Formats: sequence, C-alpha cells, structure tokens
Amino acid sequence: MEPRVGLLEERIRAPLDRLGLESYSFKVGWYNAVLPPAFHLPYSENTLAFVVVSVPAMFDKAFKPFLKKHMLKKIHDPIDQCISHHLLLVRESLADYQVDIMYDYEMLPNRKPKFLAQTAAHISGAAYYYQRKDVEQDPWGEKKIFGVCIHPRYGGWFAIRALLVFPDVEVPFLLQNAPIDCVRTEKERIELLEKFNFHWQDWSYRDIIEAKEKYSEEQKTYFATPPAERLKLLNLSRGLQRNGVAVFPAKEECIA
Ligand code: B12
Repeated sequence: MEPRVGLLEERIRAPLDRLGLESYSFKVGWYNAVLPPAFHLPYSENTLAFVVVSVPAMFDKAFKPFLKKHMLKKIHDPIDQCISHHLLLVRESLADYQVDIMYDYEMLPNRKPKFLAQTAAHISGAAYYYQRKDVEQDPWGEKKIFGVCIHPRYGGWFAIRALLVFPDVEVPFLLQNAPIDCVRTEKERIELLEKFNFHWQDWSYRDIIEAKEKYSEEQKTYFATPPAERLKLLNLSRGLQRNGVAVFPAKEECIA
C-alpha cells in the first residue's frame, strides 16, 4: 500500500470502527471493469474510493447514542440520518481532501442506484457477492434471482451503506484483496439464493455461515417493524424524540 493511502485509510477506519462501521478501499477502475457503462462511476480508473458497511455493533455504538443526542428529521429514515451524520463528520475531519459521498438508497434521475452496493462490496474484498452465475446447475428456470453478499465474519448480518470517493487521489498501485469465498459448495449457494429470494423475511439467509455476531433481538425488532411505525417504537421504548416529531415515510424495503 502506498504510504499516503495507508494514512488516509487510517483516518477513515479509526473513527468508523468505533461506530460499528467498516471501510474497505478500492480503485474505481476495479468497480467499473465488471459493470456496463450505464452503471459506471464517473471518475478516472485510478481514483481512490471506500465502501462503508455497518455490522451488528452499529446499532448500539452509533444508532442508540445518535438518537439520544439528535433530533430526527421527519422525512428521513433514522438509521440513514445516523450514518450520514457520521460520514459527514469524517468528511469534515478530512478537510484537506475533496470527498464525494454516495448512499445505498440514492438514485440517479434515470432511477438507477447511484452505485451498486454489492458489486462494490465484492471488488473491495468486503464481502463475496453470490450471484446466480456462481451456481452451475441452476434450478430456477425463468425466475428472476437476486444475488446476495456474505461477509466472512458476520454472514448476512450487515448492510452496505455508502461510498466515499476521493476524486483527487489517484492510487495506481493499490493492491486488490479478493473477497473471502465462505459459501463454497453448490448446495450451500443454492440454499443461500433460495433463502435470500424467497424467504428473506425469516432472516435465515443471514445464517448461511456461522456469524461471529448477529443483530440483537432489539435490533431485529427495530428492522422488522414497518418503517412508518419505527419512530413510534423508538418513542415508546426509549422516551426519546419527545418534541413532536411524527412519522417519517418509508424508503422502499427498509430492512437492512
Ligand atoms: C433495488 C433494490 C432492491 C429491489 C430489487 C433487487 C435487485 N437486486 O435488483 C427490491 C425491492 C426487490 C429489493 C429487495 C431486497 N433487498 Co435490495 N436493494 C436494492 C438496491 C437499492 C439496488 C439494487 C439494484 O438495483 N441492482 C441492479 C442490478 C442490475 O444489479 P445486479 O443484479 O447486482 O447486477 C449487476 C452485477 O451482476 C454486475 N456484475 C456483472 N458481472 C459481475 C461480476 C462480478 C465479480 C461482480 C462483483 C459484479 C458483476 O453487473 C450487473 C449490472 O449490469 C440495493 C442497494 C444498492 N444501492 O445497490 C439494495 C440491496 C441489494 N438490497 C438488500 C436487501 C437486504 C434486500 C432485501 C432483503 C430487503 C431488505 N432491504 O431487507 C430484499 C431481498 C430481495 C428479495 N427477495 O426481494 C441489500 C443486500 C445486502 C447483501 N447482503 O447483499 C442491499 C445491498 C442494500 C444494503 N444497503 O445493504 N432490493
């Protein structure tokens, strides 16, 4: 790793780690190489970027303290507000750099996601992206099958939250880490894709490997509650956000 990138990486990793957020560096060129032009990130191929993922500890280390200190804005999902708050602080701490931030839920005017979170997780080495084409004897016929990332330590108990892009930092010599292939057999891959596509509400795809840590019951209850009712849940269970903040609209499919 180039020394300058190592230092920069540390300035990002250290504050995020404490919050249950992991960051993985990559070159934009690695991401663009596996995608058609319609999904390319509009930066040169040696541009430095990081993908940020939340792990189970985020709920206690970042989200609950955030709720105690900050008044929620009614129109945004509280977890998204928390992640955005902390990434903006990281950006402030890096005032010597330009940093572009993109969130997993942001769409372009053509309604395509600003970035494909699972592809970014795979090419940065954060989590292996299992897709239909990773199965040889495909049993699904005409059905549409969505792919899923599995983290080597947290299985499916994590979410891909954001990209940080450094448009002015070129890293031609950055070394690529391959993601850990932790769902190795054909049988397990079929089981994983079946569970993710047809039974995702029962959480079972997340346990396809043994996870070092999972979402707590409290965190599961929070994510299992329809987005429009989550604020009520927070009010009732914590006595927080007293000053008249009402419901916030859901983003589509909001379990992370
Ligand atoms: C739109 C969306 C949905 C839509 C459509 C799903 C889809 N995959 O298209 C709907 C509403 C159905 C949905 C549902 C769910 N979603 Co969703 N969704 C998204 C979102 C916002 C965009 C996905 C997208 O549009 N992809 C476009 C398609 C075309 O991409 P693709 O299939 O990956 O195809 C590309 C790759 O194959 C790539 N490619 C080609 N060759 C190669 C080779 C390699 C090596 C690689 C790496 C890539 C690659 O090229 C293709 C494009 O041309 C992402 C967040 C994000 N910003 O990415 C979350 C996301 C995929 N969803 C997620 C989840 C968890 C879910 C749900 C479980 C609900 C939930 N949120 O709890 C369900 C499960 C699916 C189901 N059973 O219905 C997670 C997945 C986490 C993980 N571990 O993988 C994500 C990443 C959100 C997050 N913040 O973590 N989702």
